[in-house]
Amino acid sequence: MEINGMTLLKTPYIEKKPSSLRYYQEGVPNIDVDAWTLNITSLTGNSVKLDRSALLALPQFTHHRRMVCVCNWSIKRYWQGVLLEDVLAEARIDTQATANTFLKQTSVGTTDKGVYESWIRLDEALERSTILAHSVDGEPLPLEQGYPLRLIDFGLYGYKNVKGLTSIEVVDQWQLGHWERIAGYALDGTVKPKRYWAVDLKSHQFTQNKGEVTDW
Ligand SMILES: Nc1nc2c(c(=O)[nH]1)N[C@H]1C(S)=C(S)[C@@H](COP(=O)(O)O)O[C@H]1N2
Ligand SMILES: [Mo]
Repeated sequence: MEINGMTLLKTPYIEKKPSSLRYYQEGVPNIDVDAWTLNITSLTGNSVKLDRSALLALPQFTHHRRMVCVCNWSIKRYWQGVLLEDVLAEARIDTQATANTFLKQTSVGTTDKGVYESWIRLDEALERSTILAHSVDGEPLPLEQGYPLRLIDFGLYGYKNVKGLTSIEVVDQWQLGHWERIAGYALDGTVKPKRYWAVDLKSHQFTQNKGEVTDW
């Protein structure tokens, strides 16, 4: 399949990827995509809702980038979606962020376990071309992988990036997200230089630099 001039291949060894269900702490939500919207709130509290068709009307990008989990595995896939910057601009939100501007992400959640939340630095997320992905490897995201939308800042570990997203909010304070609260994971969540298992390469790889892994 060809998208945006890029030939999409199925991620190699995808069947060896750790189960996504283990990475959906609040339980996989039941989503009616026709009723679903992304709620976007500015620092001053103004809210705009975008539905799926409004998101699909924005410029679409396919990024072949590597996601890394703090549990030492990673996977490089073809993520398709829209830029965080374009989504904020569409909601008429100022994209001039500082070191004290954060983005709170909230999942749809489930009635028994609640929501999964994460706070990331907005300035760095924008610099790193953070995306809101609706598809992977040319197919809509499976429910357990974040349908209908997930945010991915590839410079950060998976736990900072919320699947089954329902709201993003510009805020002026960090708060502890799910894993920071229960397991003491770092608040900023930057990918660390070390050895990771690359599912798609079926090998261990070492990365020398912190942040997004771009060398393998
Ligand atoms: N809503 C929600 N998003 C989440 C999580 C979660 O439990 N709930 N887990 C995070 C973690 S720890 C990782 S590694 C990735 C896993 O993404 P995957 O299911 O595509 O492997 O999702 C992240 N986003
Ligand atoms: Mo993770």
